[in-house]
Order: sequence, then structure tokens, then C-alpha cells
Amino acid sequence: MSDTTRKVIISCAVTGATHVPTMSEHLPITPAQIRDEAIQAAEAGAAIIHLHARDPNDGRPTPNPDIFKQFVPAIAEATDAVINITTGGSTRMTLEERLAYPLRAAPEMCSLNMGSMNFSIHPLASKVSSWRYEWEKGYVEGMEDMIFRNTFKDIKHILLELGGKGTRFEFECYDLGHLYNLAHFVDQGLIKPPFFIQSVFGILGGMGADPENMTVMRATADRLFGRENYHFSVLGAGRHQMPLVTMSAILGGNVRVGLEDSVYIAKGVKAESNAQQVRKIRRILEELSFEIASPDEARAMLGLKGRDKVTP
Ligand code: KMH
Ligand code: ZN
Repeated sequence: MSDTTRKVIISCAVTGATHVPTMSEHLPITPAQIRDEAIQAAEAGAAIIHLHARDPNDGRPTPNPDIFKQFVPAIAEATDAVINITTGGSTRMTLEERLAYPLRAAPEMCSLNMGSMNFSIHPLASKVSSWRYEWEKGYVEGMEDMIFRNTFKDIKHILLELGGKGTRFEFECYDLGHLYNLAHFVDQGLIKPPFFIQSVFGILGGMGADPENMTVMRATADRLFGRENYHFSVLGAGRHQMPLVTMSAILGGNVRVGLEDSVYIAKGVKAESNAQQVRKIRRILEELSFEIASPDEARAMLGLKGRDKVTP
């Protein structure tokens, strides 16, 4: 029996560390651009804002807490959205770098990647004829030989250090095995329900964007955790974004959009902003008679500590 009272949480991932500036002139780079994009995404209906930082001079992903400090407090001041800081950073960052700002800020939510993997967009490099910044070509091509490190010890460290500060997690699961890794930590007593499972489709190195994979992930999560113990969410990379997040809602899940995951708003059409993607999925969901969760409704659903417990 579908729960007709449930509301759908919209997350928005504003800039990420995978796309490079050449891939879209709308990708926010500076603290002011990230701030404004996040606020507008929240105003458009995103209850959770997922944030990375970039060097304002050339858009290179950075873990520098001083850069995060230039936009996270302003976003927290201007909106009541849940702020979700990445612990994934980029595949070129050490775990210590990735955790520098999250440990300082102890936000309500952080991403947590549930397994080591290949994670790459290197095939896109050959499609670019001229790069905006000198670092981009090597960064994108270099992904071919990078491992996104998330060992069991790394994950345990994040759960203990950040979890110990009351931060809860967007568990990013790129493959079926990542659900079993999550179950391992649940069995260890290191994770308490409700779990927020962000199922990631279409990243080269993770599972593909076939709709059939979503039903497998959903059924496996039901079997491992029981539907009452977790909230399902989906992000789809690139062109897969809107169809897959729509399918997630139909399967009883939540949705994540944002330029971190896709620079498009439609086939071959670049999104002009994160808010444009938020408005599009909101329109689709409301046309399907879904209600959109407010930030505080998302907090209640996910058991978050409250924005008054955060000093960004
Ligand atoms: N940029 C990816 C390597 C996260 O935010 O935790 C990792 C990522 C997921 O973006
Ligand atoms: Zn991210």
C-alpha cells in the first residue's frame, strides 16, 4: 500500500568536483556563485543542499575550509535548508583533506561513500577541443587512473568522527555491494536508522543507469534494512538525471538534482542554473500529485540534529 501522506525530499548538489568549468559556463565556481546558486535552489524547493568547494581563481576542486567558510554560513543564514557537506571531495584528495571542513563544521548532514571504486569521466576529455583552464585536461584525463578510496577503515573513521558530532549521512551507494557494506556497519552498531540511501546511477565505475538496476537496489535495501528503516533517494548522472529521479519518486523514493550530477536541463540543452533543475523536477513531481518536503519535514524524516546545533 503506497504511503499517500509521504512527501518527497528534493536534494540539490550545486557544483561537485567531477565536472570542470569548460563543461558548463553555468557551473558555479566562486564562493559567491556557489552561495547564490544554493540559495536559489533552496528557494525553488530543495530541502537539502549538497556542497563542494572550488578555487575561485580557476574552479579547481578544493577541500580548503577557508573557502567553504566563504559560502556555507551565508547559505545557512539565508535559508532553512539542510546543509550537506561532501566527505567525498575529489578522487585526488586525501581522506584528511576531505574531512577538514566537515570535522570543523559538524553539519547536520554529510555525504558518505560506501565503497572504494573507479570513478571517472575521462572519456569526455576527447570531446573537448579547448579547455578554459590549464588544469582541466589533466584532471579529467587523469581520472582514468584514479581510485576513489573509501576503505572500510575510512568509512568507520568518518562514522565515528563525524557521527560522534551528531552529523548524519547521505549514504552514497554506486553499486549493489555498497548496500551490503552499509549493512555491515549497521550490524556493527555504527549506524542507526533511519538511513538516507542515495543510490547513484550512471557514473563510470558504478552501476549503469538502467531502470532495472533501481528495482534491484530498492528490493535489496528492503531486504537488508526493512522499508521502515530507510529513505531511498536517487541521483542520475548526466542525461539520466530526470528520468531516474522521477522513477525514484514513483518507487516511493526521494530525488537529487544539481549541476554536480548533470549540466543539462534537457537533451542537448545546458541547464542555466541549479534552481532550473529543481523547478523542473518539482513540476514533474507535483504533476504526479507528489508533495514536496520542506527542510524541517526532511529533518524529521531523517532524524537530523537541527540547524541550531550547527556552527558552519
Ligand atoms: N566527486 C566524487 C569523487 C560526495 O560528494 O561524497 C565524490 C562525490 C560524492 O562528489
Ligand atoms: Zn558530491
